[in-house]
Amino acid sequence: MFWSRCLELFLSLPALVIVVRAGTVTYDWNVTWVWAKPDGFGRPVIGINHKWPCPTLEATVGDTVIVNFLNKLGNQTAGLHFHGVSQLQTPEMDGPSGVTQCPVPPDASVKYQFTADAPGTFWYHSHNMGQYPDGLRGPLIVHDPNDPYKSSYDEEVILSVSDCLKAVQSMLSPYNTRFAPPIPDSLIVNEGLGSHINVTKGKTYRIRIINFAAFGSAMIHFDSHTMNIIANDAAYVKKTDAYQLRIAPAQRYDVLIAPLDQDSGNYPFLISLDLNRDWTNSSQQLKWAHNYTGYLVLDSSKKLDKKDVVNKWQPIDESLLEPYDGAAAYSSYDQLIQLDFKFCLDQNGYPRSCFNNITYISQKVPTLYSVATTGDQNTNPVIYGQVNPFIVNFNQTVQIVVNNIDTATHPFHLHGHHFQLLARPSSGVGTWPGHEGNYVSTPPMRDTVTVMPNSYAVLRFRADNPGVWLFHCHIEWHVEMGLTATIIEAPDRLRNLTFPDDHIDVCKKSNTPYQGNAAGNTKNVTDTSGFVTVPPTTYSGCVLILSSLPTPFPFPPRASP
Ligand SMILES: *[C@@H]1O[C@H](CO)[C@@H](O)[C@H](O)[C@H]1NC(C)=O
Ligand SMILES: *[C@@H]1O[C@H](CO)[C@@H](O)[C@H](O)[C@H]1NC(C)=O
Ligand SMILES: *[C@@H]1O[C@H](CO)[C@@H](O)[C@H](O)[C@H]1NC(C)=O
Ligand SMILES: *[C@@H]1O[C@H](CO)[C@@H](O)[C@H](O)[C@H]1NC(C)=O
Ligand SMILES: *[C@@H]1O[C@H](CO)[C@@H](O)[C@H](O)[C@H]1NC(C)=O
Ligand SMILES: *[C@@H]1O[C@H](CO)[C@@H](O)[C@H](O)[C@H]1NC(C)=O
Ligand SMILES: *[C@@H]1O[C@H](CO)[C@@H](O)[C@H](O)[C@H]1NC(C)=O
Ligand SMILES: *[C@@H]1O[C@H](CO)[C@@H](O)[C@H](O)[C@H]1NC(C)=O
Ligand SMILES: *[C@@H]1O[C@H](CO)[C@@H](O)[C@H](O)[C@H]1NC(C)=O
Ligand SMILES: [Cu+2]
Repeated sequence: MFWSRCLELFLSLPALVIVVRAGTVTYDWNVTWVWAKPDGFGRPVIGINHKWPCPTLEATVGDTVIVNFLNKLGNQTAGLHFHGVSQLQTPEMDGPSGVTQCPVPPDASVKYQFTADAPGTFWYHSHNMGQYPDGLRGPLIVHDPNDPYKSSYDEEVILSVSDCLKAVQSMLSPYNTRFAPPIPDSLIVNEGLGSHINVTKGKTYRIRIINFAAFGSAMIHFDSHTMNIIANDAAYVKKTDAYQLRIAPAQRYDVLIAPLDQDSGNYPFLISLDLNRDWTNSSQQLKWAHNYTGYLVLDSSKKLDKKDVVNKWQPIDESLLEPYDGAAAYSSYDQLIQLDFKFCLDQNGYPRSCFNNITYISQKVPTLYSVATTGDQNTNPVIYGQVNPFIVNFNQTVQIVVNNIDTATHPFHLHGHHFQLLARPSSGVGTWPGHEGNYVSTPPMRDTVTVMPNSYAVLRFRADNPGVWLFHCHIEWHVEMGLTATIIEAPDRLRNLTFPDDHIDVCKKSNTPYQGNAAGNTKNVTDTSGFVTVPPTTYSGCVLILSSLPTPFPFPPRASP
């Protein structure tokens, strides 16, 4: 059967990797519209080489990865970001439009080339407009010959979760005074191919769980089985048992599962879509409207009829995982970046997301291009416009404090680094007290953290990667609403940075300036005339757009600011 053949391909065969020469993997990817039915409802999605789901990008640690990316969409710009990849020494390959490159117009191409310098479970996705919810996303697996858990498992499978939704424009409306996000219509697993995992008694499986969602988190539980977590966000952790796991948009967990051999039944597992409400708060009486049941299939001749029932979702606390190598927390920091997140309104009454009362507005010149072309002035945040720029010096230890002054959870992601997660207290504790607390001594390293409602997180990283790295909520609608800050790391070391010709050509083709300050002023870079100061009021991602808010409205109301 067609779907099960696809499923088999998706789950067990290595994707087609063209090995050009030892140490280089090359992918020729034409980005195209494809008709698909991710949740049974047919729609155009963005695929690769006329296929959707998008393929798995695979490499081995140390490999050079080349993606020859050609935009064949015809009617939209495109781009690709490699989520979690450090891009050390290749900051121009990170991929977000308006940040490290110009959007790639139809019929234009760019070559992405970078080193897969760390092993683990990553993913790639468009970082251009709100485009990845339309389908342009896939797993990125970097295999590790020195995997410390190698002897602990026999086979590996990918389990991706996502949501699917059809109403985005409604969010950017002055009538949306409650900052209502578009609510997903469905939960999709392995891009709609389903996920019955064929297993054999006596074997152990490494399941690479990835959340591709635009909005929803996922709660996961395997009937009668414990998940042994071995990695979070492509960083090994000390093996930790979990009965339930919560995975926020953009996060990854690698877990080991050894199917029980007590009887010959097939074991169900349950995934519930979490709309980022406070699951720890029992007075909220949450309903779980979108469930998915998959199976560990030990015997395919037996029925798949058991249901996995969870009485209460109580997932493991992600802040309590420990790094595999036991690395200690940085003992202090050189620079503090405090980001108070709240919903806010812009000058025209449109709902936005703000850090420190300022919403991110994409500028004309990609920020990294401004860094590379403004000489000594590139350490002056004024030249970058309203991108919430923060300049950090080379090798400083940076502490980011995010205060989540909202009633929902939000997953915050940092490009270019794994950060140490020093603290991520429970909901309702309020904002960071303004002084250091008792942080964990061996914090987990990751690239995306769930920050609890009315609470905060404390993160640290070493600024050893010159470049321009976004820090943003990974709920795609909140990115569209401006929930982004820009870390401009060691700009003094990027004054001679050059860009490949094809990247510059992409700017030329779309008449996008690529030199000077945010507005492309090159003579006087502190001249802010031409900066973009009004955020866009239309939204161009997600192909099916409705004009009204979803009803019923299943989200706790927010007060207007
Ligand atoms: C699982 O096994 C069944 C029966 O052998 C087969 O039809 C199906 O394609 C397999 N599925 C996967 C995902 O390998
Ligand atoms: C991509 O499109 C170009 C131009 O249409 C074509 O020459 C090339 O063969 C395509 N590549 C793949 C991998 O389909
Ligand atoms: C682009 O084309 C796709 C596929 O035909 C269509 O669904 C989509 O609405 C178009 N988008 C724009 C912005 O025109
Ligand atoms: C989804 O699963 C949860 C946990 O078992 C359960 O509470 C909820 O009722 C289920 N929802 C539906 C629509 O079946
Ligand atoms: C944001 O605005 C509020 C209300 O006007 C004010 O109290 C607060 O100090 C501002 N915060 C920052 C970081 O500017
Ligand atoms: C960065 O700072 C650390 C700690 O101060 C120091 O040990 C290291 O040598 C520095 N690295 C470089 C490249 O300057
Ligand atoms: C739990 O939810 C209730 C009802 O929404 C709210 O009043 C209360 O403040 C919440 N508790 C915490 C600790 O956030
Ligand atoms: C940039 O290049 C010039 C000329 O080669 C050199 O003198 C200078 O040190 C370089 N600057 C940086 C920051 O690498
Ligand atoms: C550059 O522009 C700024 C802001 O408009 C202005 O204050 C400054 O005088 C200008 N500098 C020069 C050299 O023209
Ligand atoms: Cu958010």
